[in-house]
Amino acid sequence: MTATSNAAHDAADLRALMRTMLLIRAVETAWGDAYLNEEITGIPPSLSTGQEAIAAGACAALAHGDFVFTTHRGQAAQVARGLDPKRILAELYGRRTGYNKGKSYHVTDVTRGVIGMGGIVPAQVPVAGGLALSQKLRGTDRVSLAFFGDGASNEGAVHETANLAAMWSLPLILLCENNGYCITQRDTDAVKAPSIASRAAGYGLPGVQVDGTDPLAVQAAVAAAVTRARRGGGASLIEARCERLTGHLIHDTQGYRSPDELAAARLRCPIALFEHRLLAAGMISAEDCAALHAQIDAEVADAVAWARAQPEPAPSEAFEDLWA
Ligand SMILES: Cc1ncc(C[n+]2csc(CCOP(=O)(O)OP(=O)(O)O)c2C)c(N)n1
Ligand SMILES: [Mg+2]
Repeated sequence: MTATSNAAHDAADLRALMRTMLLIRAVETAWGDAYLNEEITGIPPSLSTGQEAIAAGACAALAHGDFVFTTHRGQAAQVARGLDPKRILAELYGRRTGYNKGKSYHVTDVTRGVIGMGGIVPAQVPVAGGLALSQKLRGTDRVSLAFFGDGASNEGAVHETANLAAMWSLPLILLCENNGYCITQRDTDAVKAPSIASRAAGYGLPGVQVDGTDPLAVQAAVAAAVTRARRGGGASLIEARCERLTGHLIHDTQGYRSPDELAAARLRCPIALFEHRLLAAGMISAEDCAALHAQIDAEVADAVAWARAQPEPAPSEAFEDLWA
């Protein structure tokens, strides 16, 4: 796996990555709390706790015009792409001023290249391939990045997209968030290959495995793939290994994992690791760090209050914005 140093990054960049990860955690915690308090209903939240470094690092390597395709665990990428936490939370609260007018928690904002997500694993991957093809045919240098999971990596749609992306040299980044589980199934019980990244050779693509708890490692791998894609060098596969620190959905207490396994996983919390690293390197002070935490907590508390106060969509709006 790729290791990275802090040396090439200035303090502002490192602080920005830290801020993004904290904001993802805080927004998702607020969402989880709202669900557990029965303020919101529907499908239980699927949180990215433990996976924040992947969205933060990947989105830091993209430019404004690029596209990201998210999964059912997609709030992290929305935050990392700079969407407004107020409107993300309004959507999660089912409010009219949410990004999807309160009608789907699969948040979409085309103005920021967040093409949204759906419940079908991994339906976003071939669509990302299609958008990459359209950008290539239009002659732009815009890159599409598709997030997907280790479970999704076994689906035919991923293999087909990877093969076509290689054949047609598409500006596509296939970013597998390997959190070790597909609901309750361990990745090692589902993937015979030595790694998901190693499958890239079979497609004729470059493939790299990175430490998905390290935002700098993810950023570096995605930046290399972006550079290759913009130069016409085609698609890449990146496998970012991380831990899923909450269950598949919020009420899943992960009884199928041993206490030792869970304790080891908790030691790989990307936020704690990065914070420790920046403090140890003198890139951030303890006071600055505490101030950042307080700032994020206040921002998300405000966003929750705003979301709660927003109106719900009217029943008459249910059939607006449908495309079939
Ligand atoms: C086509 C399809 N099959 C099964 C499911 C049920 N399902 C929802 S999430 C999920 C797990 C996917 O695992 P992974 O790709 O590793 O992503 P993670 O949940 O770990 O982020 C499954 C099987 C689905 N939504 N769509
Ligand atoms: Mg998984």
